[in-house]
Amino acid sequence: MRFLGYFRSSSAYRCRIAFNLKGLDYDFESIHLKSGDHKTPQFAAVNPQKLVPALITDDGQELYQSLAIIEWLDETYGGARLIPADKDLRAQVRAFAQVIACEIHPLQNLRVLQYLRNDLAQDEDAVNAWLARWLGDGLQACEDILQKHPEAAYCFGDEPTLADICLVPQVFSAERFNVDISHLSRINAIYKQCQSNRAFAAAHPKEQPDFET
Ligand SMILES: N[C@@H](CCC(=O)N[C@@H](CS)C(=O)NCC(=O)O)C(=O)O
Repeated sequence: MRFLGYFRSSSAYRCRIAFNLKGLDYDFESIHLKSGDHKTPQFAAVNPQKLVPALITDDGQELYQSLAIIEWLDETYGGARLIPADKDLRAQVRAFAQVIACEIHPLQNLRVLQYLRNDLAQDEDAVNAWLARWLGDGLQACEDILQKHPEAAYCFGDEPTLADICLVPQVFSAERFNVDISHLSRINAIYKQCQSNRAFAAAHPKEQPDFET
């Protein structure tokens, strides 16, 4: 498998955690977002949306959208189950993942921040207010969901799932954008639990071959 990603991309970070939890190897190709590698015709031929990550499977299929990639990995390979077998739990896990992937993450994306800065001429204070509002509100909703399961080690039980795979990169992004989430106790406890799991720790951006400060 060939995985096209970028160390700082939280969608790519999700896939890295999934690869690690399932014990899968892959060849990595860095798509440098700041240099615009994702806008090249070569990358657009793989993902016409021009967003990372993408996965080229051993039989040449071109997959994109991190949640679809993770579901495909889960359905194709054995090992840890990332999407629960139980349909009721599965709906909760998918809903939580979608809160992050569909409602929070798109508002912090590079192209959105560039549009605010360049097209709408917003200064850094305005961009930071945008991030604080949408990441703050979104993660507060995540905290309120997770507070319903206060006894669980991970988001929805004693094993990590797609929910944790989405939560950890989103917490990393909150740190990166200086959004204070120190009051979100369940999220912080789960984040700590995940960092003690080698599959999560090895997927951290600073552990990646294309990492830059
Ligand atoms: N929903 C997509 C989001 C993909 C996405 O937004 N990727 C970001 C990096 S995390 C990207 O490529 N951004 C480039 C840009 O905004 O120009 C997924 O889960 O894969």
